[in-house]
Amino acid sequence: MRTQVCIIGGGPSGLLLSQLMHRAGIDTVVLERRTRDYVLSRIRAGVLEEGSAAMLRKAGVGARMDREGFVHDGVFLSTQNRGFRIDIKGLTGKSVMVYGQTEVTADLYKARDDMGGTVIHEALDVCPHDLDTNAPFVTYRKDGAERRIDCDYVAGCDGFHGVSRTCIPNAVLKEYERVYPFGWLGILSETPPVSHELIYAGHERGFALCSMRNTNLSRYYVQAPLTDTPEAWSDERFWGELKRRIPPEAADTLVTGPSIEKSLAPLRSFVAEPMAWGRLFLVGDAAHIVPPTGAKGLNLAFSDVHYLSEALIAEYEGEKGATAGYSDKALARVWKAIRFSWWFTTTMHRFPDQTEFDQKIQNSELDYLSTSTAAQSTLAEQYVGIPY
Ligand code: RFL
Ligand code: PHB
Repeated sequence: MRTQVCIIGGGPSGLLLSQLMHRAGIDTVVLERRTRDYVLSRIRAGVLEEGSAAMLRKAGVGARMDREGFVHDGVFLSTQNRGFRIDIKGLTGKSVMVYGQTEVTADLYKARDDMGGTVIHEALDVCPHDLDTNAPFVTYRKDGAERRIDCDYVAGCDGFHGVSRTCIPNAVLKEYERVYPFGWLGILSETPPVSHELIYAGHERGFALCSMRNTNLSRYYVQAPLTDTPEAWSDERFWGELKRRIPPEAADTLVTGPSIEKSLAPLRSFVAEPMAWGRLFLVGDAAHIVPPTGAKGLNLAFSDVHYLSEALIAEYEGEKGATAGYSDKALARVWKAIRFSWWFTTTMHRFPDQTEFDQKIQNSELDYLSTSTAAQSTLAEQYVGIPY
C-alpha cells in the first residue's frame, strides 16, 4: 500500500491530522493498535481552548460540539480560606469549551468514515523504517499477516507509550521530565454538576477538581497518593474526601451517586526534543505530557497538529523545506504550556515534603492571585490558550 502521510495512532491528534490532510487533498493512512471501542472508552480531557474548538470547526467536525458543548466564561479557585472566580472572558475576551475528549474522538471517527478515510485498527507491531531517507515506510501486522505502507512522511501520533519517539536515535533525542509525587483519582458519575463552572480547590488534605461533561454527567478528581489504587477508594470514601476539600457551599449542594468510572492517573511533565527527525514528526502526547491541572494535554496535541498540517500542506504545495521549522515552532508553544501546567500544579497541590516555608509561599501565591487583576489575567490568558 502507498500513501502520502502515514499516521501512527488513531487518538485525537492522529485523527484530526488525517482529517485536515484529507480536506487539503493529501492522502493518509491511520494505524491504530487498539479497537475503535477501546479508543472511544477512554475518559480523558474535558476542556477545549478556543483555538482547539476553532480547529475542529475548520476540520468540519465542530457542529455537534457547538450544539452540545458548554461555553465557559470563568473558573473558580478555592483555598481553605476563600474562594474566588477568575473572569476568563472579561480578562481575555475569550472562553473555553467544555466538551469531552470521548465526544471529540467520536466526531473525528465519524468524519473520517464519512469521507472514506482509511483507519486500520488492531495494527500490531507497527514499525517505521528508513525515516532518514526520502522513501520511508511503515510495517505492521494485521490478522496474522505482515503488511507494508510506503509513504512520504510519518506522523507519530501514538501517545506517550508509542513506538515513534523510540525511532529517534539516542544521540539526537533529549528528554526532560518531572514526575510528581501524587496522582489524580477521578470518577465519572451520572449526577448534575455541583457548579456551572469548574472549581479548582486547594486544601490541606490535597487538591480537588469539580468538572463535568453535561447537565447530568459530572467528573470529579481528588489528589491521592500514587500507592493508592482505585479499589481502595469506595464511592463513599471519594465523596467524603471531595466534600472536605471543596468550598462549604459547594459541599452542601453536591449531589452524589454511584461512580460509573474510577481511575488513578499519575502526574508528569515531559518533553522530548526535537519533535522531528528525518521524515518523522512527533505530535501530541508522543512528544510531551503535562499534568492535567491546566487542561492543556489535548490542546497542545491540537496546536502541534496545526503547525504540522500547515507545514505539510505548504510542502506539498511546493514550498521546499516548509516542514523544517515544525519542531522549533511546536516546542516554543509546548514549553509555555509545560511551564503553566507545572506552575498551576505546584500552586494547587500538597507535596509530601512541603516545608512550612513552602506552605507560606503557596498561600501567598494564592492570596496574590485572589486579589490581583494582573495575576488573574496571566492565568486567564494561559487557560484559554496562547494563540498560534
Ligand atoms: P493519545 O490520546 O494517547 O492517542 C494515541 C493513540 O495511539 C495509539 N498507539 C498506537 N497505535 C499504533 N501503534 C502503536 N505502537 C501505538 N501506541 C499507541 C493508542 O492506542 C492511542 O489510540 O494521544 P494524542 O492523540 O496525542 O492525544 C493526547 C490526549 O489524549 C491527552 O493529552 C489528554 O487526554 C490529556 N488530558 C487533558 N488534556 C486537555 O487538553 N484537557 C483536559 O482537561 C485533560 N484532562 C487528560 C485529562 C489526561 C488524563 N489522563 C488520564 C492522562 C485528564 C486525565 C485524567
Ligand atoms: C476534566 O473534565 O476531565 C478536566 C477538566 C479540567 C482539568 C482537567 C481535567 O484541568
